[in-house]
Amino acid sequence: MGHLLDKVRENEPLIHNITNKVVTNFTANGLYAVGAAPVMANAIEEVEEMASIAGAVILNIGTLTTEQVEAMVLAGKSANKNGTPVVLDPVGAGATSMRTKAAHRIIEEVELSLIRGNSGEIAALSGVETEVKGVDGISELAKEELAKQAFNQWKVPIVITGPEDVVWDGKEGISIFNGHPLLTKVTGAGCLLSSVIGAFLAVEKNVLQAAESALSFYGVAAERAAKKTSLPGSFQIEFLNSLYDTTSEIVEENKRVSPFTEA
Ligand code: ATP
Ligand code: TZP
Ligand code: MG
Ligand code: MG
Repeated sequence: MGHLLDKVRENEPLIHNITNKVVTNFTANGLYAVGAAPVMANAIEEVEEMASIAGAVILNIGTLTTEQVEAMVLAGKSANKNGTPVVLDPVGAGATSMRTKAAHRIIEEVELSLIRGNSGEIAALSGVETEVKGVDGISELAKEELAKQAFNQWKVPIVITGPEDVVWDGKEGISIFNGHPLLTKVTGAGCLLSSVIGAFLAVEKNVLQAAESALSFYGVAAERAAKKTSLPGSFQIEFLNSLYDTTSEIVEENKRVSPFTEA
């Protein structure tokens, strides 16, 4: 089997994003750079139709409105009818009760392929004591343990990101150690990542494989971009360039991943 990055670039899957106002443009440009085809569609009147032709649907609650929650549920259910993967990015869950409630409703009403958040967001969704500062979360529990706890509660594969990333599918887990601190200085680094994971899920139904490939690719691309600049503004541009010119061979040479299990 070829590398999933090559499969994304060959297939150019349509990725339907219902996302926040802060990161919309960056997410679209990032998906183009990776080789996918982004579309942003939010209206209640059209989301079911758009989701029905997409390769993956991304639900991101970063700048939520009441109407947007309805649209997300409709889009998610439409994707479910076609077996299309759906990713939830619970931005700022735990920071306000509206966000936590919306995330819970989506998890309950939509069959999700994966939830991707920072430690604070995943802890808040799972009822683990935590502190959330705006959209940036802090949680003390080890990511591996937190991912397992969240999976056990929701029965949905979990990705938790930060300096180290983890993915847990209920049976197997992988830690990914690539990435760069400059990613924390660019808004939307997490949101774009959720959409990129969606692009990989569009070409690979095995969630563990798709997430591992997307996360290692993304982290290696960031490391290469950081070799070109140490400034956040330039890094944003260099990162987009790197998402475009990082090859599957470069990812394989530079990825740092390690599996973990139930014990
Ligand atoms: P937060 O709001 O906590 O920043 P987020 O939604 O932006 O969360 P991150 O956890 O920042 O998501 O993850 C986005 C990307 O940034 C991931 O690829 C992750 O590996 C990377 N990343 C985050 N922090 C660091 C860090 N300190 N060092 C290296 N990579 C990092
Ligand atoms: N405020 C609401 S959504 C958003 C901010 C700053 C973007 C969050 O993006 P990310 O990818 O979680 O850093
Ligand atoms: Mg971040
Ligand atoms: Mg985020």
